[in-house]
Amino acid sequence: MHIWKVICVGDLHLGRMPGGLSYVGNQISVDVALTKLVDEAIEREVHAVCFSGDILDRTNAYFEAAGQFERAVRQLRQQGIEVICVSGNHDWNTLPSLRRIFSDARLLGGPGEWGSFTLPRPDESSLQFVGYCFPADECQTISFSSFPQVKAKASIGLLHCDVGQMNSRYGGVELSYLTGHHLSAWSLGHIHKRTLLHEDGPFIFYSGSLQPLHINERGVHGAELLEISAEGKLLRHLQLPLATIYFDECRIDLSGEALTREEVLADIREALFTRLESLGIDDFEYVGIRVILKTDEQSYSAVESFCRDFDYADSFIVGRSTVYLESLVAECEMDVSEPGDYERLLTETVALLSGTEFAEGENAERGVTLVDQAQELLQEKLGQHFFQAFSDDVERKQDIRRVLVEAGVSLHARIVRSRRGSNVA
Ligand SMILES: [Mn+2]
Repeated sequence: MHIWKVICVGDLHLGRMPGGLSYVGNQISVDVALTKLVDEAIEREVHAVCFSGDILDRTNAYFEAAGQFERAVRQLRQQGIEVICVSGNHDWNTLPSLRRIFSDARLLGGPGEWGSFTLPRPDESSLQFVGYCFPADECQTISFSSFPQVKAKASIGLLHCDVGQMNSRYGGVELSYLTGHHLSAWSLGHIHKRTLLHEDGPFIFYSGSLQPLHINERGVHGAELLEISAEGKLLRHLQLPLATIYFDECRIDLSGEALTREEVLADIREALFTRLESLGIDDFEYVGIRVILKTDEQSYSAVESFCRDFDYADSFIVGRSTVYLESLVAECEMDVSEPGDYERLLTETVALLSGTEFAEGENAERGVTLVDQAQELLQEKLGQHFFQAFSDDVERKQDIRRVLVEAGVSLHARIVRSRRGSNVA
């Protein structure tokens, strides 16, 4: 029985470096993960490698990125492996212009249009790819008007889109629209977190970013291997952990302790060992970690200056992994468990700033206005290209909320301290 083997790749963003680790060398670049992907595809003797858009990051598309992609395509094609692509919102205009690459690789459709390519077999059990190229930087919904006829039993759809988000600016599409087209699988791009949306009927999934690009892209990243029967049934799918870096977060409780710099460092090292041991992620050469030092109002200032003065070029070796600190954050312990606490915190901060003791009347109102302004500003920022890759992730939204609260807590603690004339640090 013939089995089709295909590797599906989500967002690459070639040309972008994982954020927060600019001091680390090229060993964590997307290109390194792409090289591993090529080796894996050749070793597993797959029939095709599919890319679901945002292959090139918009910031660097014509420079390093295009050359790196071209090299990967050439290596795959030399082994007879098909390379099938669609563009995303980052490379909708740059990808189609790489004519040299697409004399050998396949770009399905054109901006805003569907296209199709069929890998034939002598016994007629062919594999058909259908895909849509993103039409612009932004696009509200995906149009299915030019959707091709699917003749093969085995078929894979490639689409850069935002499933279930009909208000999205990045190709909103209902899941039912995808399940309604009877394909074997849909390999989607845009969401950087690996997400399996539909297991039976068509297998619909985001394989996520090949190499995580931000501290919020935690966990194992890579590509998805699909095995599809000649009858078009998905026999197996498997995540290939091809990323060379693993992002994680680690919290250390330092509250109630007066520690020296050396003691804090020892605590961090100890916590990293415990954390990585519990994760069991031996496969990863590099780990990028955000360490959050929980503290209280007494030691906040000392811990905060420790974080500020920390030399990030220091890395830790933990087991077989080299651990880089993405950031070191001091978090002041305050009780903000109830929704009312956030309001109290903000109105108090406003009151303190304006030299008033009590957050009542006008000051309470100003607190609310501040929250609205912050929200507006964030929404505007999230609409900008630089942030778009992360703006759709639910976890990201929670992160923004956390960052806002942390900033508020930190500001509050500083103001309280400065008013007391304390200089703990
Ligand atoms: Mn995208």
